Amino acid sequence: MHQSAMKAGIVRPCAQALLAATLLFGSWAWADPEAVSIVQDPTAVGIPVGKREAKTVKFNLEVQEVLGILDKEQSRTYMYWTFNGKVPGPMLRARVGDTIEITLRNKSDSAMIHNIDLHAVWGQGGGAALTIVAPGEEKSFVFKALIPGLFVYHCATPIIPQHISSGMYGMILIEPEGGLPKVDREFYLMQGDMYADDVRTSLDVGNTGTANTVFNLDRMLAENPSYVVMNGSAGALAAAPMKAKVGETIRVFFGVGGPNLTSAFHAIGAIFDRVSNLGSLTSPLLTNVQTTVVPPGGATMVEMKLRVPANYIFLDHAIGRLTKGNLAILKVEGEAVPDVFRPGKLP
Ligand SMILES: [Cu+2]
Repeated sequence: MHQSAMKAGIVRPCAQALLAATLLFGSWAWADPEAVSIVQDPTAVGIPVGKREAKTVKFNLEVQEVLGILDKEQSRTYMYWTFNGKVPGPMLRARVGDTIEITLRNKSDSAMIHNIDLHAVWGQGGGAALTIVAPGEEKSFVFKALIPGLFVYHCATPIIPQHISSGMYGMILIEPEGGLPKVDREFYLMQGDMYADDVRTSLDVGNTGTANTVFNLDRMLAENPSYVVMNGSAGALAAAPMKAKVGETIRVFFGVGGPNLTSAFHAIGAIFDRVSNLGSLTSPLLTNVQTTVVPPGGATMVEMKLRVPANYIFLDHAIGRLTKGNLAILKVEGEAVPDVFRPGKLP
């Protein structure tokens, strides 16, 4: 995101010094060695429910505040607030009719209070009021999954957009009776907008003394993110692409944590065969869609058969955001299919 980020005007003088040092000493020379990857594995999609009866299901989530890699190329780090150490948090999977117990624990070394609001819940705050946990605390609540769908969950502790932007979102899939149709591979992607600026003084908002970027409230209020990420980190899923093979049918669970930006979700070089619009699993499917709209706190489920080998790029087609780190690559290998796509001219 290097040059693109510079063009976007988000590299400040201290970052340029950092960049110079990176060039001299190799990438990562200035990175805090404590910083970890917070990128959620895009193949971590949970276990499909299949044809089982409704039952009781328990999910345990732990809030972890971790110094994470925001932009590896730029050696930028950020103090993420996460569910289970990754962004997005774990994909939770159950079926309609299940009785679900959610337990939220806040690690004792956390600095902040947190909670969880799941959009799959019918009830006050989606569980937020029942799960307010100070550092070291643990709370639970129970809900019945009345409605199937692909739902976002997030922290709802003030300042809510700061908690969301800092990584506190994920998805819960409530499958219909009988489960979803079988596909060859499933992937889990979420987009978020981040308002991280380089630390200038020790008094910067939220500066813990370790991360080299901090949340900027004015930037968030102006809805002008410095980064738009897939699975938490700029360009991470381009550096480590998802993989599939020609002929396979894939399903992508895509959600937007936000807090602010609506995504024009698109796959470069492909067309979605089926779209579960807005994450609804009970409405007629849209078919043959180029770009689909996913609002903050919303989701979609897209399926497609992979016709030809290519590096397909999933992104927000508000394409200025590509320069802010917003892309994920699906590397599809297999024999060329010249009848569908080939170089050159017709005879
Ligand atoms: Cu929180």
